[in-house]
Amino acid sequence: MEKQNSKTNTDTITRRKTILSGIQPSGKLTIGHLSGALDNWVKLQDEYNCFYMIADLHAITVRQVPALLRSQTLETVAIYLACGIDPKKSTLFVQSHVAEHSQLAWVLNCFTGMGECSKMTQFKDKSKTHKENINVGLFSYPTLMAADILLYQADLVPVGEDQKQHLELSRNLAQRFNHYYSNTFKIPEPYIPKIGARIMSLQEPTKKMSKSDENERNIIFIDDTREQIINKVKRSVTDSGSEIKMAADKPGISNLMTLYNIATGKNFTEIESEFSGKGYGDFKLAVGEAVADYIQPIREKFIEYRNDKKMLNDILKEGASNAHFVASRTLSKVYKKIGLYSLDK
Ligand code: AQP
Repeated sequence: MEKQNSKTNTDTITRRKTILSGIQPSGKLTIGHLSGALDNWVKLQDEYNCFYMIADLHAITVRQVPALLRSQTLETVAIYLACGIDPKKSTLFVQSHVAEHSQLAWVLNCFTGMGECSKMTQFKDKSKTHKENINVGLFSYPTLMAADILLYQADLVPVGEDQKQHLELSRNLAQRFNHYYSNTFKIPEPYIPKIGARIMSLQEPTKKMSKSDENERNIIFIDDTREQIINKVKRSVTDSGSEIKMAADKPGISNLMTLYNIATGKNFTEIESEFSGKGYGDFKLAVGEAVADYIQPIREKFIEYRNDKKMLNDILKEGASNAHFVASRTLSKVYKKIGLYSLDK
């Protein structure tokens, strides 16, 4: 058996519940990733045994520029660290560095019905937006996600609305496998974060802010400068009327209020009274400045970490080794149960 290092000692594995989550390095991360994922991940580190991956194998279901994918992978690690992910507390790794993800995904593919994957909303949506490349990987994305989760015997998986269907499939596959053979996988539960707003596009506030959006004016990137942030917020789409309030028919203003809430911690009632009687212009300037202040320390750390390739590589090596230690135990159980011949025995 391989040497187990300090991070994944038996104590940690057995006593704490395990959480797995990841972000695809399919672009530069946005303030949406901060609010919807990373802020929560940081809080979870003290209570859970956390595995945070950079989901590069998922990213290639959509065509990526190789050099960009490589640099974005390293940038994503630097952002995880800049936001407060601590490699001493959590296992931080790149998905493709742990071969067991692809290996278990193949096994799970053989336990998944075509109908189960074809009904996935994300597959249907991405098939429409990437008509030129509707590949098998896009189709079987949920089985790779199931492998990610089941390899680490995750108790909990933080999921947004768009991933609930995929998690349900992971649960079904785990139950199916356990039923055919014997208890092998823990059945993962969804973890619904207490906080974590969904940030919408600045120009089209009815759709999610996405890192791969071609229009950069829709996005506040974590490495945007103060000037860029203030300008993007200034030019964001607002709604008819002049009131600053949270309302379904005011998606633009509601989105800016959410950003202001994230940046300042003020609640919506406080924000409404702060800007009562003021115009959109004043409000947008205040939002832009507050968001810039909020992002600045993260951006500074990001730039520092991004330039320290050796440190990033060292963290990723250790993360891959920790992740492999856990993942390989699950995979060998699976291989044994399904009857793959092992040279060790
Ligand atoms: N705008 C957002 N608001 C709140 N949370 C968000 N997340 C992403 N965008 C927002 C959260 O980030 C995690 C996973 O991100 P991902 O990059 O792996 O996948 P995604 O949700 O598909 O993000 P993008 O930016 O839209 O990626 P592309 O453009 O490549 O498809 C999840 O926890 C998600 O909720």
